[in-house]
Amino acid sequence: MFSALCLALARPLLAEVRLPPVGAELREAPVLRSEAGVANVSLRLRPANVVGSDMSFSTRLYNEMIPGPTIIVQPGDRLLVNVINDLEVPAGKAANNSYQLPNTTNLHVHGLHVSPSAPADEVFFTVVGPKQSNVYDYQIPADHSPGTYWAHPHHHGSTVMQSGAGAASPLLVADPPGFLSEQLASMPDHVLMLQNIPLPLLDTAAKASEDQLFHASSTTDLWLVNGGQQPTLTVKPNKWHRLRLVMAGVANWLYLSFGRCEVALLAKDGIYIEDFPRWIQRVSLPPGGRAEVVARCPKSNEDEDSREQVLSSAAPSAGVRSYVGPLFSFRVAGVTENGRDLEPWKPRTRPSYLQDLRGELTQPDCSCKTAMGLGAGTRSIDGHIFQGAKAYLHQWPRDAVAERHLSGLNKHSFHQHTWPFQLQETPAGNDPFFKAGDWHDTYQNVLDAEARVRFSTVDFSGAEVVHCHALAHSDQGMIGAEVVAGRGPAACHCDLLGEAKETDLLADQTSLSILTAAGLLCLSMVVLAALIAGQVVRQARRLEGSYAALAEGP
Ligand SMILES: *[C@@H]1O[C@H](CO)[C@@H](O)[C@H](O)[C@H]1NC(C)=O
Ligand SMILES: *[C@@H]1O[C@H](CO)[C@@H](O)[C@H](O)[C@H]1NC(C)=O
Ligand SMILES: *[C@@H]1O[C@H](CO)[C@@H](O)[C@H](O)[C@H]1NC(C)=O
Ligand SMILES: [Cu+2]
Repeated sequence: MFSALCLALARPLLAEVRLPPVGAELREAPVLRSEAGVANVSLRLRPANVVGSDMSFSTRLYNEMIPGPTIIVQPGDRLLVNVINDLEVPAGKAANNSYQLPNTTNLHVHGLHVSPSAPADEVFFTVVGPKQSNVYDYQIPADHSPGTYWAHPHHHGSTVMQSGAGAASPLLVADPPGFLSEQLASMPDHVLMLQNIPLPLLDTAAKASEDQLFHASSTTDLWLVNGGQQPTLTVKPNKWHRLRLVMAGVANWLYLSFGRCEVALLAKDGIYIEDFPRWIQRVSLPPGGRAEVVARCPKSNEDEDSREQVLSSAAPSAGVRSYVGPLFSFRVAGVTENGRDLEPWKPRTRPSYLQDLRGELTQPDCSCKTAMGLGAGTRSIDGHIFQGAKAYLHQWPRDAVAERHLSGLNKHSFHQHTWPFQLQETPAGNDPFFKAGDWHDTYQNVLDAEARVRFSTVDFSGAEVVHCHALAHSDQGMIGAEVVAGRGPAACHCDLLGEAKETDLLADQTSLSILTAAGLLCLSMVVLAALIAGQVVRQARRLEGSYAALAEGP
C-alpha cells in the first residue's frame, strides 16, 4: 500500500486506474456500438497507473481502462477505429527482432475476416508513432461469422509492452436477429476478458527497449478478469449462462475447469462449432485464443461455500508454461431455475471462407509445411526468423484451398491473420475440446504437436501474417509474412523466402540494368547474389545468436 502511494506520488501526471477489491462482482466493460451500419470509435493509448489492493504498476492502456472498451459491430458494418497514440517521445530503443519502441503502436483486429491491406488490418507498414493517430477502416463482410474477437496493438517489438501489459479490447460481431436458437438467444451473455500482466517479463522487455514508463511494485504475475482479481459472477442455480472467454494474456496456456458446473462448448475463435452442445470438462486456451461456452451451476450443498464453483486453471502437462490457480468464481445463489436441457443448434449457413474443406473430394491447391520453432533451438517459423514484411515465407494462390502441415504446436500458439483454418483430423489426446472440422485462428495443443489444417483464400489478396501468440516469441522474431497472390498451381510457393532474396536483389540493383552485355549482367548478378546471400545468412545467424541469448524468458 505504501509503495503504491509512493509510486502514485512520484508520477502525479498518470491517470490512476483502481482495480476493484479481490473477489468483487464481475464488471462489464463499457460498450461502444455501431449505429446505422457504422461503428466509429476511438482507442486512445495513454499512460496510466493501475492500483490494486496490494500492488501497482504503470503501463499503457486504451481509454484509461483495463481492459479497453468492448466494441460491438453487426455483420456488414463499417468499423472505423481512430487509434490515437498519446504516448510521448523519446520513442525508446529501436531493434530488429527484439523488444523495441515501446511508445510506437498500431492495431490488429484479431480473428476478423477483413482486408489485410491499409487502411484495414495491415500491421507492418501502418505505424502510429508517439503523438500520432491513424484511422483504421474495416468493412465487415455481411456474412461474417458472429462471435468473439478482440483488438490489440501489434507493432513488431512492442506487442509485449502494450498488449501484454493491458492494452486490449474485446470485439464482438453480434448475432443477427433470428440467428440463434430461442434458447441460446435468451441466455445472459458475459464477456470474460482474461488478462495476464506478466510483471517479470514486462520488466525484461522494458529494460531491453529502454522504456521509461513501466514500473511495478510487485514481481509476481497478476491475473485479471474484466479488470478484477478473481471476480465473482452471481448466478441462479441451474440457470444457463453464455460465457465468452478471451485469452488476452500473452505468455501462458490456460487449461480451465469449472468446478461442479456443467459446460458445453459453443464456439472457438469466433466460429460456432457444428455439434453444440459438445460437453467438455476443460477449456484449452492458448495466448490469443477464445472459447464460448454455456454453463450452469448446481445449487450449493448446505455445507458448501456458495462461492465454491471456481473457474481455475491447471497444468495440462510438463513443458508448457501454464497458469495454475483460480481465476474467477460463480456464486450460486437464489431460486433454482428450471434450466431446460440444451437443444442442439448450429448456424444454418456458413460464409464462403468457412466452407467445410475436409474429405477426399476437396483437394488442396497448395500444400506447405509450417514448422513453429523447430531446429537449432531457435524460435523461428519454417527455420526463418522474421526478415521483413516483404520477406514472404509462402505464397498461396487466391480463391484456393490452402493446406498447411503445422508442427511445434505443443510449445507455440500459432495465429494466422485474416483467414481462419480448419482442423482436418481430430488431434491426439482425446480432448473433446478439439475435433476434426473445428475452425481456429489461434491454435496450440500440448497433447499433439502437429496438425494438418486447411483454409480458403477467398475474398482478399495480399499479405497474410502468421506468428506465435506468445508475444515474447513474436517480438523476438517468431513472426512471418506470407502472401495471397496470383491464381492456380504456379502461384503456390512453399519456400518463397529463399527465392525472394534473389528477387529483392534484382529489384535493388536496377542500375545494373543499363549494362547491355547480357552475359556480363548475368555473371555479375550471380556473383552479387552469392555475396548478398552470404550476407543474409550471416545476418540471420547473428540475429538468431542474439535471439538465443534472450530465449530464456517464457
Ligand atoms: C467519425 O467520428 C469523427 C469524430 O469523432 C468524425 O470526424 C468523422 O466524420 C466520423 N466518421 C464517420 C464516417 O462517421
Ligand atoms: C534492422 O534491419 C534492417 C535491414 O537489415 C537495417 O536496415 C536496420 O538498420 C536494422 N535496424 C536496427 C535498429 O538494427
Ligand atoms: C513514452 O511515453 C511515456 C508517457 O508519455 C513517457 O513517460 C516516456 O518517457 C516515453 N518514452 C519511453 C521510451 O518510455
Ligand atoms: Cu511461441
